[in-house]
Amino acid sequence: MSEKFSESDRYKVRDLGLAAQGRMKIDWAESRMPVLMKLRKEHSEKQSLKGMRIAGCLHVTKETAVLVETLAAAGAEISWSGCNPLSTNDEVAAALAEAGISIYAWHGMNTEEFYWCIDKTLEMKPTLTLDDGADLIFSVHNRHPELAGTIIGGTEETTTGVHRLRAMARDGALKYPVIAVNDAETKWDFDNVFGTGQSSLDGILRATSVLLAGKNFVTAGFGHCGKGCAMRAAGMGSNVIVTEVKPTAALKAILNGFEVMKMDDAARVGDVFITATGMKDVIRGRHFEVMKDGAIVCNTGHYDCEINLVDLEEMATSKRLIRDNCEEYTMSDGRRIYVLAQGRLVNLAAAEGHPSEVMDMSFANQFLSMVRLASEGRDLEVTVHDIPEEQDQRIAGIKLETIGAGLDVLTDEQVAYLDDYAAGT
Ligand code: 9W1
Repeated sequence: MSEKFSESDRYKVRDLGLAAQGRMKIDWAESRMPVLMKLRKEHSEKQSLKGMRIAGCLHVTKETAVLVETLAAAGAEISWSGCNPLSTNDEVAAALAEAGISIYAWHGMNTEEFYWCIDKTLEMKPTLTLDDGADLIFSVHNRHPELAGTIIGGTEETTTGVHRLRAMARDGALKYPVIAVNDAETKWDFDNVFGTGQSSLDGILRATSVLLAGKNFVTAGFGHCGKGCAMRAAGMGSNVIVTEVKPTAALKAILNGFEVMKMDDAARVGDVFITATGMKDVIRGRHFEVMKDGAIVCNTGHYDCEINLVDLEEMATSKRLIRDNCEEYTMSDGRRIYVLAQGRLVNLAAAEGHPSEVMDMSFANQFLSMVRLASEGRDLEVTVHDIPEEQDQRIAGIKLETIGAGLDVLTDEQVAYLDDYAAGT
């Protein structure tokens, strides 16, 4: 990779020449993110974030760009970096830099560069922080504690980040209030089921182009992500088999119309396997041993340890990359097993993550949390806060409106009936 960058005091990106391509991607995302666009219109009139300096550290994608430009339209000054070196889209980063946003992000940066970028975004002395993975909050607490005093509050996008911040709050180590965006119903419930479900199937199809109809599709794990994959595969005509360790989850899978069996048995009959468990070694040597010729194996769960590729490497006599993100392992008896994206998250590596329509609601939660912090953050207790129920309902309500779905409203009599204990049941 060439080490030439486009840079100034305000930004450092791969190549400003990519801006026009990036702008088209952002325009496309805008047309799929009606909730955020509606909030942009409302809050650019109100200038709800005027005087706020927001440092953000979150995947530099076309969807994130829509969030960034909505925050800017509401009057905030922004400085941004990417939270994952591999998720940064250089075209989008260039478009944001060209639009006057302060941004430090390029694809494939190393760890040292990652922290350099974070430190550059903190030079503005933010009043609000916006995180995906809490690296910004941790950087303030661990390396720049002097900045905490002027920070009103922050938000966190992910499960892992929220978990660590709650631990910090319990230990009394947290220095400013944080809103757990992840825990909003309009975030995790849609992200995991519909975002992961569709993008995982998308990744499988891009990497293989197999016909899913009539195939045995094995989903390991029936949590939200596994359920999303199972539902989408069933919709494509697959016969879905679920493997589980948790009785209630297994029962839900059965009552949703899926077959449940042990992985030892599923391994013998499966055509396509996807792991979505959060556990390691879900598919390992004993399973590869009995798989059919042509079996396809991939993961959308925990990084890259759900499929034990060390076992497969030991058993295989040869391997070759037969298509993008599709590796063919040949076993000593001639059977071929195909591993997608080297066992990493197939929805990110072989597809494009969650669709814009899903990110619309996650990022509407980010946006409204920033507005909430700007107006009442100074009065919030220094701990990890949930998204208010009204915000969830408001975001879902706007989404429904933009979809054009009619929503019934309870009559006064019906509302009274809810609380009526005199009438009996
Ligand atoms: N987030 N805009 C890869 C995404 C990596 C990624 C990651 C998303 C979005 C899960 C956030 C190669 C987008 C992101 C495109 C892409 C995530 C990790 C989004 C899905 C989560 C660790 N986590 N996400 N779009 N990479 O889709 O911001 O294509």
